[in-house]
Amino acid sequence: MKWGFRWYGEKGDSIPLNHVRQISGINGVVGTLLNKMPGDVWEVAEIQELKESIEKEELALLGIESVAIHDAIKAGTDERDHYIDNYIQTIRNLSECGVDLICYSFKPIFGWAKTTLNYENEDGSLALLYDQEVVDNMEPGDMYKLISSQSKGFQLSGWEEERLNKFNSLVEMYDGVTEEDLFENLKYFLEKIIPVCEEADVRMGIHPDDPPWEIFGFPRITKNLADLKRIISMVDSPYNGITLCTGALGADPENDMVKIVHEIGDRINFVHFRNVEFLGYRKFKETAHPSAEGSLDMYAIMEALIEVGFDGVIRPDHGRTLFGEVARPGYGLYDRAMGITYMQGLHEAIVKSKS
Ligand SMILES: [Mn+2]
Repeated sequence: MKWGFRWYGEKGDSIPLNHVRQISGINGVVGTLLNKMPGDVWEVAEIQELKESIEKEELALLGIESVAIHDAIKAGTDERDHYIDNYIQTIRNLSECGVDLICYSFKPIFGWAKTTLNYENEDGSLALLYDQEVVDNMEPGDMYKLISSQSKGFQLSGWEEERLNKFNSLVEMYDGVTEEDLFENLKYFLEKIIPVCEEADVRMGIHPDDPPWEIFGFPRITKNLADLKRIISMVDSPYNGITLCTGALGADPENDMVKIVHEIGDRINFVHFRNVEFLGYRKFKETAHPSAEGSLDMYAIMEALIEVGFDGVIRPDHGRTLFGEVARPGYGLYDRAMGITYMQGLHEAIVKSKS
Protein backbone atom coordinates (compact mmCIF):
# COMPACT_ATOMS: atom_id res chain seq x y z
CA MET A 1 0.00 0.00 0.00
CA LYS A 2 1.05 3.59 -0.53
CA TRP A 3 0.59 5.66 2.60
CA GLY A 4 -0.89 9.06 1.88
CA PHE A 5 -2.15 12.17 3.63
CA ARG A 6 -4.67 14.64 2.31
CA TRP A 7 -3.16 18.07 1.83
CA TYR A 8 -4.99 21.25 0.72
CA GLY A 9 -2.02 23.24 -0.55
CA GLU A 10 0.27 25.88 0.86
CA LYS A 11 -2.49 28.48 1.07
CA GLY A 12 -5.37 26.17 2.02
CA ASP A 13 -3.91 23.88 4.65
CA SER A 14 -2.95 24.59 8.25
CA ILE A 15 -0.19 21.99 8.03
CA PRO A 16 3.08 22.69 6.21
CA LEU A 17 4.49 19.88 4.09
CA ASN A 18 7.71 19.80 6.07
CA HIS A 19 5.56 18.61 9.00
CA VAL A 20 3.69 16.07 6.88
CA ARG A 21 6.97 14.52 5.75
CA GLN A 22 7.93 13.84 9.39
CA ILE A 23 5.10 11.32 9.72
CA SER A 24 6.74 7.90 9.75
CA GLY A 25 6.34 5.77 6.67
CA ILE A 26 4.53 8.42 4.65
CA ASN A 27 4.87 8.18 0.86
CA GLY A 28 3.13 11.32 -0.24
CA VAL A 29 0.03 13.47 -0.28
CA VAL A 30 -3.24 13.54 -2.11
CA GLY A 31 -3.50 17.10 -3.33
CA THR A 32 -5.93 19.55 -4.83
CA LEU A 33 -6.18 22.95 -6.47
CA LEU A 34 -8.61 24.79 -4.24
CA ASN A 35 -9.08 27.65 -6.72
CA LYS A 36 -10.66 25.32 -9.28
CA MET A 37 -14.44 25.35 -9.61
CA PRO A 38 -16.39 22.36 -10.91
CA GLY A 39 -16.12 22.39 -14.70
CA ASP A 40 -12.78 24.22 -14.93
CA VAL A 41 -9.89 22.71 -16.86
CA TRP A 42 -6.85 22.11 -14.62
CA GLU A 43 -3.93 23.48 -16.58
CA VAL A 44 -0.61 21.63 -16.84
CA ALA A 45 1.36 24.56 -15.40
CA GLU A 46 -0.84 24.69 -12.28
CA ILE A 47 -0.63 20.94 -11.70
CA GLN A 48 3.11 21.02 -12.26
CA GLU A 49 3.51 23.79 -9.70
CA LEU A 50 1.56 21.77 -7.13
CA LYS A 51 3.59 18.68 -7.90
CA GLU A 52 6.91 20.48 -7.60
CA SER A 53 5.95 22.03 -4.26
CA ILE A 54 5.29 18.52 -2.96
CA GLU A 55 8.34 16.86 -4.46
CA LYS A 56 10.54 19.60 -3.03
CA GLU A 57 9.71 18.07 0.37
CA GLU A 58 10.62 14.56 -0.83
CA LEU A 59 6.95 13.57 -0.98
CA ALA A 60 5.02 12.23 -3.96
CA LEU A 61 1.76 13.58 -5.38
CA LEU A 62 -0.20 10.33 -5.03
CA GLY A 63 -3.46 11.54 -6.49
CA ILE A 64 -6.03 14.33 -6.62
CA GLU A 65 -9.14 14.75 -4.58
CA SER A 66 -11.34 15.91 -5.80
CA VAL A 67 -11.73 16.92 -9.40
CA ALA A 68 -15.30 18.05 -8.90
CA ILE A 69 -18.01 17.24 -11.43
CA HIS A 70 -20.01 20.14 -12.85
CA ASP A 71 -23.71 20.07 -11.96
CA ALA A 72 -24.65 20.07 -15.65
CA ILE A 73 -23.08 16.59 -15.90
CA LYS A 74 -24.81 15.31 -12.79
CA ALA A 75 -28.18 16.80 -13.70
CA GLY A 76 -27.76 15.80 -17.36
CA THR A 77 -28.46 19.20 -18.94
CA ASP A 78 -27.58 20.26 -22.50
CA GLU A 79 -24.31 21.79 -21.37
CA ARG A 80 -22.92 18.51 -20.08
CA ASP A 81 -20.86 17.60 -23.15
CA HIS A 82 -18.92 20.83 -22.87
CA TYR A 83 -18.05 20.11 -19.23
CA ILE A 84 -17.23 16.47 -19.96
CA ASP A 85 -14.77 17.70 -22.60
CA ASN A 86 -13.20 19.93 -19.95
CA TYR A 87 -13.01 17.00 -17.56
CA ILE A 88 -11.31 14.89 -20.21
CA GLN A 89 -8.76 17.65 -20.77
CA THR A 90 -8.09 17.73 -17.02
CA ILE A 91 -7.55 13.96 -17.01
CA ARG A 92 -5.06 14.29 -19.87
CA ASN A 93 -3.28 17.18 -18.17
CA LEU A 94 -3.00 15.31 -14.87
CA SER A 95 -1.65 12.31 -16.74
CA GLU A 96 0.93 14.49 -18.45
CA CYS A 97 2.13 15.49 -14.97
CA GLY A 98 2.32 11.86 -13.85
CA VAL A 99 -0.84 11.85 -11.71
CA ASP A 100 -2.65 8.51 -11.96
CA LEU A 101 -5.48 8.71 -9.41
CA ILE A 102 -8.57 10.93 -9.25
CA CYS A 103 -11.15 10.83 -6.47
CA TYR A 104 -14.53 12.34 -7.35
CA SER A 105 -18.12 12.21 -6.24
CA PHE A 106 -21.45 12.29 -8.03
CA LYS A 107 -23.78 13.87 -5.51
CA PRO A 108 -26.33 16.55 -6.26
CA ILE A 109 -25.98 19.79 -4.28
CA PHE A 110 -24.69 18.33 -1.01
CA GLY A 111 -21.36 16.54 -1.28
CA TRP A 112 -21.08 15.77 2.39
CA ALA A 113 -22.94 17.04 5.41
CA LYS A 114 -22.47 17.18 9.15
CA THR A 115 -24.57 19.02 11.71
CA THR A 116 -21.68 19.90 14.08
CA LEU A 117 -18.15 20.48 12.81
CA ASN A 118 -16.64 21.17 16.23
CA TYR A 119 -18.41 18.86 18.66
CA GLU A 120 -16.50 18.91 21.94
CA ASN A 121 -15.75 15.48 23.37
CA GLU A 122 -15.41 14.99 27.12
CA ASP A 123 -11.63 15.12 26.82
CA GLY A 124 -11.76 18.49 25.06
CA SER A 125 -10.96 17.16 21.58
CA LEU A 126 -13.21 18.28 18.72
CA ALA A 127 -15.00 16.07 16.21
CA LEU A 128 -17.57 16.18 13.43
CA LEU A 129 -21.03 14.90 14.21
CA TYR A 130 -24.17 14.16 12.18
CA ASP A 131 -27.68 14.07 13.56
CA GLN A 132 -30.57 13.40 11.18
CA GLU A 133 -33.03 14.93 13.61
CA VAL A 134 -31.29 18.29 13.24
CA VAL A 135 -31.40 17.97 9.45
CA ASP A 136 -35.09 17.06 9.51
CA ASN A 137 -35.77 20.41 11.13
CA MET A 138 -33.78 22.42 8.60
CA GLU A 139 -34.31 23.88 5.16
CA PRO A 140 -31.61 22.77 2.70
CA GLY A 141 -30.28 26.31 2.34
CA ASP A 142 -29.73 26.49 6.11
CA MET A 143 -27.14 23.73 5.79
CA TYR A 144 -24.84 26.18 4.01
CA LYS A 145 -25.16 28.67 6.84
CA LEU A 146 -24.48 25.97 9.41
CA ILE A 147 -21.37 24.68 7.65
CA SER A 148 -19.89 28.09 6.88
CA SER A 149 -20.51 29.34 10.43
CA GLN A 150 -18.41 26.44 11.76
CA SER A 151 -15.67 26.22 9.13
CA LYS A 152 -13.16 28.37 11.06
CA GLY A 153 -12.52 30.39 7.94
CA PHE A 154 -11.37 27.44 5.84
CA GLN A 155 -12.94 26.96 2.42
CA LEU A 156 -14.54 23.54 2.70
CA SER A 157 -14.79 21.46 -0.47
CA GLY A 158 -18.32 21.33 -1.80
CA TRP A 159 -19.44 24.25 0.35
CA GLU A 160 -17.95 27.09 -1.70
CA GLU A 161 -19.72 30.42 -1.45
CA GLU A 162 -20.23 30.41 -5.21
CA ARG A 163 -22.39 27.34 -4.85
CA LEU A 164 -24.41 28.91 -2.06
CA ASN A 165 -25.07 31.94 -4.23
CA LYS A 166 -26.39 29.64 -6.93
CA PHE A 167 -28.33 27.48 -4.51
CA ASN A 168 -31.80 28.20 -5.84
CA SER A 169 -30.79 27.66 -9.45
CA LEU A 170 -29.09 24.40 -8.44
CA VAL A 171 -32.26 23.17 -6.77
CA GLU A 172 -34.14 24.05 -9.96
CA MET A 173 -31.56 22.23 -12.07
CA TYR A 174 -32.11 19.00 -10.14
CA ASP A 175 -35.89 19.36 -10.09
CA GLY A 176 -37.35 16.04 -11.25
CA VAL A 177 -33.96 14.26 -11.39
CA THR A 178 -34.57 10.81 -9.91
CA GLU A 179 -32.10 8.25 -8.65
CA GLU A 180 -32.47 6.42 -11.97
CA ASP A 181 -31.67 9.62 -13.86
CA LEU A 182 -28.60 10.19 -11.73
CA PHE A 183 -27.38 6.66 -12.44
CA GLU A 184 -27.97 7.24 -16.17
CA ASN A 185 -26.09 10.54 -16.07
CA LEU A 186 -23.17 8.90 -14.30
CA LYS A 187 -23.13 6.14 -16.91
CA TYR A 188 -23.11 8.72 -19.70
CA PHE A 189 -20.15 10.45 -18.03
CA LEU A 190 -18.22 7.22 -17.40
CA GLU A 191 -18.71 5.96 -20.94
CA LYS A 192 -17.05 9.14 -22.21
CA ILE A 193 -14.19 9.42 -19.74
CA ILE A 194 -13.10 5.86 -18.94
CA PRO A 195 -11.64 5.16 -22.41
CA VAL A 196 -9.54 8.31 -21.93
CA CYS A 197 -8.52 7.16 -18.44
CA GLU A 198 -7.39 3.83 -19.90
CA GLU A 199 -5.30 5.58 -22.49
CA ALA A 200 -3.90 8.10 -20.00
CA ASP A 201 -3.46 5.55 -17.19
CA VAL A 202 -5.50 7.55 -14.69
CA ARG A 203 -7.66 5.59 -12.25
CA MET A 204 -10.98 7.01 -11.04
CA GLY A 205 -12.39 6.40 -7.58
CA ILE A 206 -15.94 7.51 -6.85
CA HIS A 207 -16.47 8.60 -3.24
CA PRO A 208 -19.55 7.28 -1.39
CA ASP A 209 -22.28 9.44 0.08
CA ASP A 210 -21.56 10.96 3.46
CA PRO A 211 -23.91 10.26 5.17
CA PRO A 212 -24.91 7.26 3.03
CA TRP A 213 -28.62 7.98 2.84
CA GLU A 214 -30.89 10.50 1.18
CA ILE A 215 -31.00 13.98 2.68
CA PHE A 216 -33.43 16.77 1.78
CA GLY A 217 -34.97 14.48 -0.84
CA PHE A 218 -32.10 14.75 -3.35
CA PRO A 219 -31.18 11.48 -5.07
CA ARG A 220 -28.10 9.61 -3.81
CA ILE A 221 -26.50 6.74 -5.72
CA THR A 222 -23.34 5.85 -3.77
CA LYS A 223 -24.93 4.68 -0.52
CA ASN A 224 -24.27 0.95 -0.34
CA LEU A 225 -22.84 -2.18 -1.94
CA ALA A 226 -25.65 -2.50 -4.49
CA ASP A 227 -25.06 1.07 -5.73
CA LEU A 228 -21.31 0.55 -5.97
CA LYS A 229 -21.70 -2.74 -7.84
CA ARG A 230 -24.04 -1.10 -10.30
CA ILE A 231 -21.54 1.71 -10.88
CA ILE A 232 -18.54 -0.53 -11.50
CA SER A 233 -20.56 -2.66 -13.91
CA MET A 234 -21.59 0.40 -15.98
CA VAL A 235 -18.15 0.44 -17.57
CA ASP A 236 -16.26 -2.73 -16.79
CA SER A 237 -12.72 -1.39 -16.47
CA PRO A 238 -10.28 -1.24 -13.56
CA TYR A 239 -10.06 2.48 -14.28
CA ASN A 240 -13.72 2.83 -13.25
CA GLY A 241 -13.27 2.22 -9.55
CA ILE A 242 -14.29 3.13 -6.04
CA THR A 243 -12.84 5.25 -3.26
CA LEU A 244 -13.61 3.07 -0.28
CA CYS A 245 -14.37 5.59 2.47
CA THR A 246 -14.95 3.49 5.57
CA GLY A 247 -16.36 6.35 7.61
CA ALA A 248 -18.79 7.48 4.92
CA LEU A 249 -20.24 4.07 4.04
CA GLY A 250 -19.71 2.76 7.56
CA ALA A 251 -21.99 5.42 9.07
CA ASP A 252 -24.87 3.18 8.05
CA PRO A 253 -24.74 0.06 10.26
CA GLU A 254 -26.40 -1.84 7.39
CA ASN A 255 -23.21 -1.46 5.34
CA ASP A 256 -20.93 -4.38 6.14
CA MET A 257 -17.53 -2.93 5.31
CA VAL A 258 -15.71 -6.26 5.27
CA LYS A 259 -18.25 -7.75 2.89
CA ILE A 260 -18.01 -4.68 0.65
CA VAL A 261 -14.21 -5.01 0.46
CA HIS A 262 -14.47 -8.69 -0.40
CA GLU A 263 -17.14 -8.15 -3.07
CA ILE A 264 -15.63 -5.21 -4.93
CA GLY A 265 -12.01 -5.38 -3.77
CA ASP A 266 -10.53 -5.53 -7.26
CA ARG A 267 -12.22 -2.21 -8.07
CA ILE A 268 -11.10 -0.28 -5.01
CA ASN A 269 -8.68 2.32 -6.34
CA PHE A 270 -8.26 4.44 -3.21
CA VAL A 271 -8.98 4.02 0.50
CA HIS A 272 -10.08 6.56 3.10
CA PHE A 273 -9.60 4.89 6.48
CA ARG A 274 -11.79 6.36 9.21
CA ASN A 275 -13.86 5.26 12.18
CA VAL A 276 -17.25 6.51 13.38
CA GLU A 277 -19.29 5.91 16.50
CA PHE A 278 -23.01 5.19 16.19
CA LEU A 279 -24.93 7.38 18.65
CA GLY A 280 -28.47 6.49 17.63
CA TYR A 281 -30.61 6.15 14.54
CA ARG A 282 -28.84 8.11 11.79
CA LYS A 283 -26.73 9.87 14.36
CA PHE A 284 -22.97 9.38 14.56
CA LYS A 285 -19.73 11.17 15.27
CA GLU A 286 -16.27 10.79 13.83
CA THR A 287 -13.70 9.34 16.21
CA ALA A 288 -10.01 8.53 16.42
CA HIS A 289 -9.05 5.71 14.06
CA PRO A 290 -8.64 2.67 16.38
CA SER A 291 -11.48 0.13 16.54
CA ALA A 292 -11.92 0.65 20.27
CA GLU A 293 -12.74 4.32 19.73
CA GLY A 294 -15.71 3.82 17.43
CA SER A 295 -18.19 1.32 16.03
CA LEU A 296 -16.22 -0.08 13.09
CA ASP A 297 -13.84 -3.02 13.25
CA MET A 298 -10.84 -1.35 11.63
CA TYR A 299 -8.70 -4.47 12.06
CA ALA A 300 -11.19 -6.53 10.05
CA ILE A 301 -11.37 -3.88 7.33
CA MET A 302 -7.57 -3.72 7.03
CA GLU A 303 -7.41 -7.51 6.98
CA ALA A 304 -9.98 -7.62 4.16
CA LEU A 305 -7.98 -5.05 2.16
CA ILE A 306 -4.87 -7.20 2.53
CA GLU A 307 -6.80 -10.34 1.58
CA VAL A 308 -8.07 -8.80 -1.66
CA GLY A 309 -4.55 -7.64 -2.48
CA PHE A 310 -5.21 -3.90 -2.32
CA ASP A 311 -1.95 -2.13 -3.18
CA GLY A 312 -3.13 1.39 -4.00
CA VAL A 313 -3.15 4.63 -2.03
CA ILE A 314 -4.60 4.57 1.48
CA ARG A 315 -4.83 7.54 3.78
CA PRO A 316 -6.17 8.33 7.22
CA ASP A 317 -9.45 10.15 6.76
CA HIS A 318 -10.92 12.68 9.18
CA GLY A 319 -9.57 12.74 12.69
CA ARG A 320 -10.35 14.82 15.74
CA THR A 321 -8.89 18.28 16.29
CA LEU A 322 -6.40 17.96 19.13
CA PHE A 323 -3.93 19.69 21.44
CA GLY A 324 -5.29 23.16 20.71
CA GLU A 325 -4.40 23.07 17.03
CA VAL A 326 -6.27 25.36 14.64
CA ALA A 327 -7.17 23.24 11.67
CA ARG A 328 -9.71 22.59 8.97
CA PRO A 329 -12.46 20.52 10.70
CA GLY A 330 -11.50 16.83 10.39
CA TYR A 331 -8.08 17.61 8.94
CA GLY A 332 -5.86 18.40 11.89
CA LEU A 333 -2.34 17.02 12.02
CA TYR A 334 -2.13 15.01 15.22
CA ASP A 335 -5.05 12.59 15.06
CA ARG A 336 -4.37 11.76 11.43
CA ALA A 337 -0.65 11.27 12.13
CA MET A 338 -1.50 8.89 14.98
CA GLY A 339 -4.14 7.33 12.75
CA ILE A 340 -1.70 6.47 9.97
CA THR A 341 0.72 4.97 12.48
CA TYR A 342 -2.13 2.82 13.82
CA MET A 343 -2.99 1.80 10.26
CA GLN A 344 0.62 0.83 9.58
CA GLY A 345 0.62 -1.15 12.83
CA LEU A 346 -2.48 -3.06 11.80
CA HIS A 347 -0.96 -3.69 8.39
CA GLU A 348 2.34 -4.97 9.78
CA ALA A 349 0.64 -7.23 12.31
CA ILE A 350 -1.76 -8.73 9.79
CA VAL A 351 0.88 -9.29 7.12
CA LYS A 352 3.28 -10.91 9.60
CA SER A 353 0.58 -13.09 11.15
CA LYS A 354 -0.33 -14.40 7.70
CA SER A 355 3.22 -15.26 6.61
MN1 LIG B 1 -13.75 10.08 2.71
